[in-house]
Amino acid sequence: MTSFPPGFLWGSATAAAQIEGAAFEDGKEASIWDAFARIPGAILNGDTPDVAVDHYHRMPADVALMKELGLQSYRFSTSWARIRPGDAYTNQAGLDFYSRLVDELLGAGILPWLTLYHWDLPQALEEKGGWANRDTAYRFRDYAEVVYEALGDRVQHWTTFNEPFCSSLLGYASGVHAPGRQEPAAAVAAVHHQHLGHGLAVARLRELGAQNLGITLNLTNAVPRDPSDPVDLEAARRIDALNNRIFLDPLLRGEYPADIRADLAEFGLDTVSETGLVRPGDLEIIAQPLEFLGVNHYHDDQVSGHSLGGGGADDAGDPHGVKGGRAVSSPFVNAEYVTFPLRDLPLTAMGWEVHPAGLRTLLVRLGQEYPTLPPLYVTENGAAYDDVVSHDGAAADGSEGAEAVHDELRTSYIEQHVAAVSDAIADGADVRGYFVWSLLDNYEWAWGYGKRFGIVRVDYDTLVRTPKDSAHAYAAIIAAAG
Ligand code: PNW
Repeated sequence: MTSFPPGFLWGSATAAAQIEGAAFEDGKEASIWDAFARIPGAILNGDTPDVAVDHYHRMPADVALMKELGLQSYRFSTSWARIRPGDAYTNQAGLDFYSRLVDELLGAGILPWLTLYHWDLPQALEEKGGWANRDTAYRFRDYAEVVYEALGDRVQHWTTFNEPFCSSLLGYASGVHAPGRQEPAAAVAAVHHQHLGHGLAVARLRELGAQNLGITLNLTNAVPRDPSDPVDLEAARRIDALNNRIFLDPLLRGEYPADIRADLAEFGLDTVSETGLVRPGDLEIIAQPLEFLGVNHYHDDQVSGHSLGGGGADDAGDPHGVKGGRAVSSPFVNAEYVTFPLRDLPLTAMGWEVHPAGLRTLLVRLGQEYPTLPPLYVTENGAAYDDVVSHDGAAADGSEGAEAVHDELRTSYIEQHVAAVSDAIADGADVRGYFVWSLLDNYEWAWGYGKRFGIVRVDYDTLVRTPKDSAHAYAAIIAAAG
């Protein structure tokens, strides 16, 4: 039996670049994803986010759909390139879109949960060095202030960054994400500068009156393949370091852990100096109290320090070895040798293992390891599957019946993970909400439109939305919990 505390928040999540489209309308200029998508081979099938699911033009209908499903909260992101296109000026039309969205949500009784950065840096700032440039952190603070001034009267929950792991290490080390750079030093700098941007924005929004501030991290359990093998244990330490602790520790303890400083000393993480990467005062700025920590979790990683036998990373299904159908280098700076052998578990269409117990373990462990941990929200969890559309109940005139998607696997994934959250709460984890990823099928980054995470199907020819069985199942979970 699952049970949830009173007030537990149920929602669904999206991100601007994945759903909005209107990539060059009403004053929006290119983000790094608009630019990256134009590099041949960067994205599966050359898909671009130009149209995505056209949420920019269909927003009121999408909010009505959320209401129909009984969502209590909607987690979305604002596009920096829509609001501060070249960063030098504010685009009022861009702000107006989010203002209308927020009003529409509030009118439908849905709590807006706003993320300021879900990976779409203005390309103009990438051209000045992007996140490898310290100045970008200050530009982020200014952008955050502009958004807060426009929406802070109506939006209560503010998240600075979504998954800095991806926007630093996938963007600047493996190059599988925009801006597609493969420069380990830039990746480590990006990690630190995103932390700094987070801290600067938190301080500024706090001054302006914000009361619910947090950040969302994608966290995993790095499980050593053979816990009695020191080589596997060392590999697990390094993955835990780069996936989890390099983010958690500065935010929650005000320091980079000693082992990470040693691993990444050559990139300047080991010293604090006036001219270095980490400057005096940075860690104090970064480690401010937060009201919540968002946790995104999709899968654990079994980790080994030994090379995989057989056909290499691709054949072994390594979840980090292949993106958008192409092999890429590792995001794990100075731990590139680590391998991710699959266990004997079911896989989603991403090749990610389904193992709900991992989410329970993770949520419980965080509270045990971080005494200053704020309340947790699962801000993303969900699964991609190759959905099949059926035509149920053919009409009397012989025409095809209504479209339906019987996505039992996604429904089961969500139900099992919701149960894991309930178990974690029973074990003492302070989890206050759950957001399924994603409301709509959408632009899945390097996979383009090739992977579907939505509980609502989007027909990419007509852009018509059809709730899948998982949407109805999720609505039932919310109704039963409430
Ligand atoms: C998250 N990995 O990304 C993002 O926040 C979403 O925008 C995205 O659509 C969703 O998960 C599904 O992918 C991730 O390589 C991307 O481990 C990659 C990884 C994890 C999360």
